Amino acid sequence: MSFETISVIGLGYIGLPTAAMFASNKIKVIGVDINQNAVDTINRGEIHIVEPDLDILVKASVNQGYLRATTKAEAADAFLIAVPTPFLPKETDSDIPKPDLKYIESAAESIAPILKKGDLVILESTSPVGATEKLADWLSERRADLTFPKTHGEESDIRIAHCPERVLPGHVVRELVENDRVIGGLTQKCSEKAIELYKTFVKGDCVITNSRTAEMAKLTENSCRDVQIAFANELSIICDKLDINVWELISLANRHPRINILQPGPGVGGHCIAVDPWFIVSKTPEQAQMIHTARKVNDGKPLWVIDKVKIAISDFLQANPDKTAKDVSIACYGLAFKADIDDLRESPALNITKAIAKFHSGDLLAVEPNIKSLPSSLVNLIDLTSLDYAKNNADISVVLVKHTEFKKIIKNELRSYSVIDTCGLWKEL
Ligand code: SAJ
Repeated sequence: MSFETISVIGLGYIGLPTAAMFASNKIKVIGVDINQNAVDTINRGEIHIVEPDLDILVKASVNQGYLRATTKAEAADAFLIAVPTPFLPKETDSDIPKPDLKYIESAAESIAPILKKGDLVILESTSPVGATEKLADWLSERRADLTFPKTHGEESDIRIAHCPERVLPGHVVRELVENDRVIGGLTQKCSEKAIELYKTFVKGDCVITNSRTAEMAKLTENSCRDVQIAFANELSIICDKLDINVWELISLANRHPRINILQPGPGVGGHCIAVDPWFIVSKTPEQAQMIHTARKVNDGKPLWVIDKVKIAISDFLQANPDKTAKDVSIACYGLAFKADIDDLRESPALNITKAIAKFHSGDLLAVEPNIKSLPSSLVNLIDLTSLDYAKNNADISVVLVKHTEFKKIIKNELRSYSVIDTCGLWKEL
């Protein structure tokens, strides 16, 4: 085995499960993260993120001595970089967010001094086209004593590849093993070495391409989903105008053998689908017309939902002239960015709830069965409440996430004057 020690840089939603996967296959793994709290948690055999079955893997790997976390990179035979690729702060009022590669650059900075001949460096982070070549440049600028693929091709000392992660939050442990992998080496030998590494645990096919195509493949997958969801979201707005039930419409259209429309919702959230298309749009703004429009449609959907809530409040007040807005109680069902997870980051449901909190003077009840308490930034803004309390007390119910717990509610059980069902819980909108 040419990989005795593997280092994973970035121990988040992708890095930690990947590190645990190698470690549970009895390879020594050094996990590196700038977050001391994450490092300490992992070294206790615990996890700082929520992902089914990951706790068992990490606990066993740490207890058996195969996984160790640290804040400073150490020598290894392979380095996997799984750090965030956020947006740069906007400089102008241009509406196109641009990717910020600073975390990839600092990963390069941290591993450059300890690289040795024969090492493999893999970029797993979702990245704009050209990022892997940039990473290679950052490494070679810092290590003139080593050779790199750009100048030495197949003879290079260091092998570099882009192998994007493609796992679905909530199913990461299974998908890491089962999914096919796109392997974008800077040379054929880089790809072969990366495959040798992944074959430690990947049962899916490892398909070779170049780094730019691998980068674009990942962006394409998430942009494709974004465009398809935008189509569903646009349909929901059109159907609302035409008094047609969009859920019935989609299920009828989907009976066609070649049609498979996705589901409308309150908007698109998470750290991938709503982000990655911008990496394409910012690189090729003239060409990426449809991808750009889809982003705008999906980003506009929460605003449409907020307008619906305002209309519902004014309808309620018209029907109850003795009441004022202060007397109106609104319940938001779901805060997470999608069904059956606890992740509130980049969540349209949460953003809609926060926006309602800003303009609404009456009670705002939030039901989120997947979390025990609200993040501190929200405690004074929103009341986290039980499903039963919301069912019995809200005048207006806004369904924002199709959590399993909510599917059990029968619409007639609600005491609400009106219901805004953004995700088809009751197949009405
Ligand atoms: N959504 C809809 N309607 C749908 C499907 C999803 O409104 O019909 C919304 C969800 O509610 C959520 C958002 O889209 O707000 C994204 O959810 P998702 O389940 O589509 O995707 P993610 O962000 O959890 O994970 C995606 C996956 N990519 C694809 O399915 C192409 C996953 O495989 C990637 O690894 C992940 O992005 C990533 O890390 O890039």
